[in-house]
Amino acid sequence: MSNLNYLSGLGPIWPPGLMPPGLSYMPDTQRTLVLLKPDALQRDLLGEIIRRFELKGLKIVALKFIRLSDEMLTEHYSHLADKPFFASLKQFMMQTPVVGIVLEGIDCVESVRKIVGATNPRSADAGTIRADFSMNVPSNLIHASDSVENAVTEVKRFFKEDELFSYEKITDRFQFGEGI
Ligand code: DAT
Ligand code: MG
Repeated sequence: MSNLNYLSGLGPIWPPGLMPPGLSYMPDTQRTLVLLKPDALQRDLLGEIIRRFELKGLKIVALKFIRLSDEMLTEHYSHLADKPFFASLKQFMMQTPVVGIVLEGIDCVESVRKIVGATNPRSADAGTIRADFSMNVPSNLIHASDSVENAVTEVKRFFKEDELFSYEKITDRFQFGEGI
């Protein structure tokens, strides 16, 4: 079970002794942060987007409504602080609560970015969430962490340790394990 160290900083995943028999996790299992933006809520797309992650086999380890503040958004979008659209982006993100989700899976950060698609929905690959359901920025439906390092920071930004859940599913051995 020493191969569980990859999630150090995010708390223990399996309480001692509760690891399913025969299950051996791949060392590159990760967690990532997703925010479903106000346009996803307004357009009744929350379920459709969550369903895509479920079908992929990513495990939802946290999920809640978040009322974003100007301060939280200034930190979250600090890489865009000098952009002319910074203020309107923050206003947009405060129009309704957002849905915060933490997903877990092998190479999860990159997988989720692929499923989400490019920032500009008109350039995003067909089949991605942004390409299939949106047309413009900032209303491109969803935020997803863009690197393993940022994912760790962003999960901590929006979720407390006791809001992250570890639980066993019978499908873990197929979706997380090295084989049957
Ligand atoms: P991403 O969300 O793909 O990680 P980002 O971090 O560069 O992209 O930008 C964050 C969000 O800011 C993006 O999802 C939508 C908004 N945004 C980006 N470029 C924009 C632009 N030119 N005009 C308006 N909003 C923009
Ligand atoms: Mg980004």
